[in-house]
This record gives sequence, structure tokens and C-alpha cells, in this order.
Amino acid sequence: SKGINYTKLSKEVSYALRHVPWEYELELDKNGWVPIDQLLQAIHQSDEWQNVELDDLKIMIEKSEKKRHEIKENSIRALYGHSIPMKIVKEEAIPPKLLYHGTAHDFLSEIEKIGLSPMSRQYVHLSEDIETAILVGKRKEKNPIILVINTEKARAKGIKFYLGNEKVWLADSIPSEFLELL
Ligand code: HQG
Repeated sequence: SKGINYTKLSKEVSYALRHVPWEYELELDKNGWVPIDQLLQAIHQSDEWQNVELDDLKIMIEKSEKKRHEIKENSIRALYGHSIPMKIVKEEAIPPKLLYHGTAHDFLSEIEKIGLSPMSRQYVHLSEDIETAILVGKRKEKNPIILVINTEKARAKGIKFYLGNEKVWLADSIPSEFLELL
């Protein structure tokens, strides 16, 4: 093998595509796509990624336990997680009746007051199932709380939901009236 650390590569690609594309001289289109050539050229600047090519990006996506990136034709994008000033346009879709959000106990009183907000990202991230929400919440606390989002009620009041990947849904914000503790 080429000795590529695909987990580390995935983190760097996420960092570039989600947070600081300008540091890599990348220009995202409105849906977050960048030409793969441009990304490869950018990461080749670093000694560690000298021999990374298109197939390695495909392996990186394949090997990952989460579907964070997507390749289509000659472009690549991060599917969620963006924090750049220009808001990425996501595709609106109808989610399952219930979605979940795992988070820390410490945030609960604020969330009960003002609802779920995107904080440092562009969208609130919601999970398709409880297991996924627990994993997301564990990044914040060993025993996270799980909030249940009634998406039917929320949609009826005009809240929009967008596709992230098959486990991750996005929303602009979720008022607390649509949240319940599991
Ligand atoms: C909390 C990872 C106070 C919210 C994950 C969360 C996900 C509030 C934190 C993706 C709040 C933001 C995103 C409010 C929300 N007051 N706290 N009003 N509203 N919060 O990391 O959803 O591995 O930006 O509960 O798996 O935890 O990177 O969001 O705890 O899919 O691919 O503010 O990132 O994916 O934290 O995670 P984050 P998240 P990757």
C-alpha cells in the first residue's frame, strides 16, 4: 500500500471543505462542491499527501465509518458540518417522523430556552436513529442526553429539513416546542 493514513486524510479534507477552503485556495460552489483537481493540488502542498490521487479519495470515503464526503463527476464536497460564512445550499426533503439529537446535560437549559441552534456550524445536525444520536452526543459527554424532534409538528409550522447523508439530517434551527427528552 501507499502508506496513506486515510483517517487523517479525511480529517484534513473535512477541515478544508467545511471550515477553511480559502487556506487551500478552494472556492466552493453554492452546494459545497469543489473540483477534485483543485483539492488534490492543494493537499499535495503537504509532504504527507504527495502521492494522494483520486482513487485514494475514493478509498478514504469508502473506509470511513461515516459518510462525510461525496464525489460526483469531477467534484468533491463535504455533506455536512460547514462553518464557512457563505451558507451552503442543502436539498430540502421530508425526514422520518422523529429525528434525534444527542448532546450534553450542560446545554439542556439553554436548549430548552431557545431551542437547537447551529452554534458554530451552518445547520443544526440531527440523527436518523437513536444509536447515531448517542455517538454524536458522546463527543460532548460520556452519558449524553437524547432529544427527540417531532418533525411532523415542526414541518407543519414551517420548519425545513435538509439532506445530510443517510444518517444525518440538517435544519436551520429547531424551536424548543418541537423537542422532547427521550
Ligand atoms: C449544542 C459530527 C447551547 C448542540 C457529528 C451541540 C455530527 C446548543 C453543540 C456533526 C444549543 C454544537 C455535528 C443552544 C445546540 N445552547 N448549546 N441553544 N443548540 N447546542 O459539534 O450536532 O464526525 O457543532 O447540542 O457526528 O454535536 O465531524 O454539533 O452539542 O454529525 O463528521 O451545541 O459533527 O460529525 O456542537 O455535531 P457541534 P453536533 P463528524
